[in-house]
Amino acid sequence: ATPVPTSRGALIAIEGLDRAGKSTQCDLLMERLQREGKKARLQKFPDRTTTIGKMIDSYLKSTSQLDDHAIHLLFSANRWELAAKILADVNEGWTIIMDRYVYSGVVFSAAKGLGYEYCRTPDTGLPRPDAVIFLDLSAADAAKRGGFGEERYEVPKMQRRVREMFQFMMEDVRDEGDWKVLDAGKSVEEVQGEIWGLVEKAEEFAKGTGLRSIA
Ligand code: ADP
Ligand code: 2DT
Ligand code: MG
Repeated sequence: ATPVPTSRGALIAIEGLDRAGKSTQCDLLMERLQREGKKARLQKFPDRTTTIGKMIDSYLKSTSQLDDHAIHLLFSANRWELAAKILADVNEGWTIIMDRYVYSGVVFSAAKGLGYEYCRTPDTGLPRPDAVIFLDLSAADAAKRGGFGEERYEVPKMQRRVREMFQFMMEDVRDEGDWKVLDAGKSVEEVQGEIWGLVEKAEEFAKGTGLRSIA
């Protein structure tokens, strides 16, 4: 007998500045997807549980030092080591929500002075999300959400540069049409409602198309 084809799941990236509410929204989204009985899982980047992820974790906590290029490639390698599983799961019908992805990878390294095109190169060929949901928050609103944490990039100068690089990248990828920019200054519930609408659209889109690759 011919096997019944299962339609694939959606691959969705949640991006944005520190404290924009990415992790809060990812957790709420997972609860809702699971409540609705959907096959869904969360994939956080960096994934600090792998061997590469542990190197990234110690770099972010400043217990180790690495050349900017070396850490850039490790962040990308952390995505590549998980790419086959992401691809297989999506094709088996799982919707995967990613808390940060290649876009954070590019802007954080570019904010430190590495070339924008150089930063994009190692991620070329990775699974391309069906939708990138960018949580946009002003510096003033971010500041209201409490002080900085302890990690390496959580300092005002770096955050300003990252914000500029995200603006630049948003313009650069505008034509690709997969970035959805949301006002992350709204309430948690309002933002969640808007994200839910975008996720449903992405799942519809996913049914009719194969997963693409990052160009
Ligand atoms: P991120 O993962 O983007 O760094 P978090 O989800 O950890 O952000 O949220 C950062 C802080 O802001 C947390 O204290 C969280 O409770 C709070 N927060 C998240 N979303 C909102 C919102 N829409 N309005 C006000 N505070 C928020
Ligand atoms: P959180 O674990 O709090 O999200 O912070 N980063 C992330 C990079 O510099 N390059 C990357 O490729 C990725 C995915 C952003 C993780 C920190 O690591 C930065 C903040
Ligand atoms: Mg977070």
